[in-house]
Amino acid sequence: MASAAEKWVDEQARLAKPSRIVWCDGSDGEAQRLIEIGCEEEQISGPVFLKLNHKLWPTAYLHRSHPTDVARTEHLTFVNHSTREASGPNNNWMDIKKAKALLTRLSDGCMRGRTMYVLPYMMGHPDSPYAKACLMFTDSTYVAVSMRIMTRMGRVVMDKIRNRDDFIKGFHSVGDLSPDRRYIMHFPEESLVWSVGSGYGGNALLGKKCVSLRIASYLGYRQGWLAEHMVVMGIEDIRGRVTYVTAALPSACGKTNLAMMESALPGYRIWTLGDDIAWLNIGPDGRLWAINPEAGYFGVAPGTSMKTNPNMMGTLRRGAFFPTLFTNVGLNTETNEPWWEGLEGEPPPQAQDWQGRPWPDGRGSKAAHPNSRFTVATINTPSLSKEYDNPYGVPISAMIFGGRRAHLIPLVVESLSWANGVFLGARMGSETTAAAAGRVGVVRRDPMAMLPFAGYNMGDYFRHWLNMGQRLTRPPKIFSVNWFRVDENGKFLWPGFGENMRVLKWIVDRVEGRVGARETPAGLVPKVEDLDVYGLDIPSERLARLFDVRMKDWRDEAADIKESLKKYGNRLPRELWAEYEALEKQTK
Ligand code: GTP
Ligand code: SPV
Ligand code: MN
Repeated sequence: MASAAEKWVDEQARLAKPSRIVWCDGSDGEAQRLIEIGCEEEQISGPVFLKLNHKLWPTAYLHRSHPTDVARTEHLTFVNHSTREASGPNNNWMDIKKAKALLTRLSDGCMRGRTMYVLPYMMGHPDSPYAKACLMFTDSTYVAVSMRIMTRMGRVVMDKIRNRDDFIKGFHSVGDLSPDRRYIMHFPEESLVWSVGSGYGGNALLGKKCVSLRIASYLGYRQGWLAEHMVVMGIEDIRGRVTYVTAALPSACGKTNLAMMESALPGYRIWTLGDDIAWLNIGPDGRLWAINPEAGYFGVAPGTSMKTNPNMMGTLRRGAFFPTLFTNVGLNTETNEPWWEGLEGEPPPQAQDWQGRPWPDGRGSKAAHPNSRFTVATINTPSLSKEYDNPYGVPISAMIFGGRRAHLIPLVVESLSWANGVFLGARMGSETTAAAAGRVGVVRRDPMAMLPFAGYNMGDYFRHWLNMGQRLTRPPKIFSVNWFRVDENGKFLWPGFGENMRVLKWIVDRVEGRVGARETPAGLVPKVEDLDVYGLDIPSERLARLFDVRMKDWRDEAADIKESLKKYGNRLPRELWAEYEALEKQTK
C-alpha cells in the first residue's frame, strides 16, 4: 500500500505534470549527478552551475538566479490561517479556498518537460525529539542541491514518515519566474508550504524560513516551544567555561558574523552551533534548550573576508562536504574564482558581474549583488561546537536581540525581567536591508527579528513568549545589542566583528553575577569600568556616545513603538502595554 507521502506526491505530480519524478536519497553520488546535470542545464545567463577553481575553492560552483529574483519578496508571501485575525496584521492573508484555487491554476502543468525532485529532509538531527520530518519537491536542480546542503536529507527521513502523515509538506516550482505569478504561501493549519515563481533563497529553499520559522513558529505556539530567527553559539571564557546564548538580528544584520566570530579578546572564543534559526524547548530542568534545525549556512557574501569572518572563509575553502554554492557573486574570469565587494585584495582586472556582464563596467556598478550568498555545510566550520549534533541541544543562559540602528539604541542593554525582556524584543527596530526586495535603510519595527517570519498573529506570539517565561524556572536573561550606531560623519562608532566579544563578555559577566549595571530609560547598561576595552583604541568620549540616552529622541522612539504595538489591538498582552507605559513615563 502506498504511504501518505507517496500518495501526496502522486497527487501533486498529476497537477504539476513533470516528465520525470526522482526521489532523492541525499547521497554523495546523487549530489555529484545533480551538479553534473546543472552544469549542462542552460538558463538565461549560462548554465545553472558553473564550476569554479577547485584548487582554491574545492567543491565550489557559481549559480546566477534570474535578475528579478534575488531576494525574499515579502509582499508576495502569505500566511493563510482560516481567519485573517489568526494570521494577524503582520502577515499577508488570503482566504484558503481562494489561495488554493489561485495556486492550483498557476501550478497546473508548471513542471511540464521538467524533472520533479522529491526531497525527504529533516529539520534537526534525526535522533532529536525536537526534530521535524519534512517532504518537499521542486523542479529546480539548484534548490535540490541547496536543500541537501542546508538540511539533513535522505533515506532515514523516509523511514520516519513511512507510516505517518504528520510530515511538513512543501510544493516548489520556479514556474515561469515572473514576479506577476510569484507566490510564497503558507497553510500552517495543515503544515503546508506552496511556493511558485521564485528560485531564490528563502522563497525557494523551503526548509529555511518557510518551514523552520513560519510553519514551525505556529507548531511551537500549539505545542509549547519557540522557533526563532536566532544564532546559537557557545562563548568560552578564560576559565574554559562555555556559556550558551542565542541572538536574534534581522536579515543581513550580523547573525552569521556573530555566530562564528574570531574573538579579539584573548582567552575568549566562540563555538558555533547555528547562524540563522533556533528551535527552543523547555527542558526537564526548567531551562531553555536550543537546537539549530539547519545543517548549512545560506550566508551573505559581500563583506565576508579573512578580516571580518576568517571562520567563514575557512568553511568556504574547506570543501569537506560536497558541494559549496555561490549565488549572484562576481566571477574573476582570469582565475575562475568567486569575487565580491569586501573580499580582501585588489578587485580582479577581468571579471563578470553577478549577471555575467563584463566588469568593471566604468559606471561603478558592484560586481556582486548586495544580497549575493553562499550555501555551505555547517560541518565544514572550523569553530563548530562539539554539541552541534547533540539531539537535545544546549542550555541557553542569555538571549540577545539586535538591530541596525544608526542612532539612539545603545551598544548593549539588559532587560529587568522576562516580561521586560519580551518588551525589549517586541520594540526592536531595524533599518531594512537588501535581504528582502524593497527600500533599503528605512527603520521599521521588527519584533524579535521575526516580522517577516512569524507564522501567526504577532499579538498571540507575544503572549506565547510571556507564557514560555512562566514555565521556565531558570529563564535566560534577555539583552539587546546595536553594532551600527554612527557618528556625525556616518562612520560606525563601534569597530564590531571580533571586538563584539567585549560586549559578549559583559553579557556573560552579568549572567554569572560578576558585575553590576547602570539603570537608564533604555534599560541596564554597563558601568564604565566593566566594559573591557583593554587594547582597543577608542577614545572614552566616543565610547560614551555608544551609550548616549537623549530624552527627546527616546520620546519619539516611544511614540513610534506605541504606533507599532497598537496594530495588534486587543491581541496585544496587557503586560506589554504595562511595559510600554513604564518606558513612556521614564522618557518624560
Ligand atoms: P541573514 O543571512 O540575512 O539572516 O543575515 P545575517 O544576520 O546573518 O547577517 P550577516 O552576518 O551576514 O551580516 C550582514 C552584513 O552586516 C554584512 O555586510 C556584514 O559585513 C555586516 N556586519 C556584520 N557584523 C557587523 C558588525 O559587528 N559591525 C558592522 N559594522 N557590520 C557588521
Ligand atoms: C534572511 O533573509 O533572513 C536569510 C536569507 O537568512 S533567506 O534564506 O533568503 O531568508
Ligand atoms: Mn536570516
